[in-house]
Amino acid sequence: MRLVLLGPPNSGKGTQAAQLAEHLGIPAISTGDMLREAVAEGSELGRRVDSIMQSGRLVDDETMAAVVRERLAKVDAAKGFLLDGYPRTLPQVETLEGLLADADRELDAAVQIVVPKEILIERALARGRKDDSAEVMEERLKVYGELTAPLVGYYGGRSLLRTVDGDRSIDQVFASILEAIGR
Ligand code: B4P
Repeated sequence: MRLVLLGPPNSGKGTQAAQLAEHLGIPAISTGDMLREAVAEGSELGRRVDSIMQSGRLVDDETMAAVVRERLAKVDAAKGFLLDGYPRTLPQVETLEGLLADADRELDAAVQIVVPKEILIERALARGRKDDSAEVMEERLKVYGELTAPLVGYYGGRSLLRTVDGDRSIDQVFASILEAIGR
């Protein structure tokens, strides 16, 4: 299975990705986690993206293309994958389409997790990661609305979109996603 998880910051993509990956036996590929690891390691990539992530903006599409190309080329992704947090812009959609076409593969579904804005902000304040302050969350939500929300229309137009209500317990959201993808 090849899946994409779509949703605003703090909608629970990472939370669901971990459970889904285990259930489906495919790797969860979180670009947010990969970038945070690079920051923690102090690598060249990490030094470049640290302040961008802390400001709530997106890392540039070219950098992300390199990160995802390298990750999808790993052997564990051959049997399928779950992308958590990629693509986040229309150019990133194009990159992913290109990578899939090169491997003669297609996406099975794009799962959108919907959560009201006030709940997203509540979750951010409760979690308290560096980029979870009220101010940075405003910026992340603005960026989501401008750059990522258009992907919903794109995947909807290709009949790949499955939408689930993310404002419920983690187990309920998980069950809805499995139902939405027919598992
Ligand atoms: P991400 O790491 O993708 O972060 P996120 O969108 O905030 O998190 P997610 O939706 O996964 O929420 P989570 O499960 O953790 O991105 C961080 C940054 O990295 C971006 O701002 C950007 O700068 C950069 N980046 C990443 N990918 C990029 C790309 N493709 N292009 C450019 N830049 C990129 O859950 C959040 C909280 O809610 C947790 O505390 C969790 O316990 C709680 N929660 C989850 N489900 C819940 C539920 N059902 N009920 C109650 N609480 C719940």
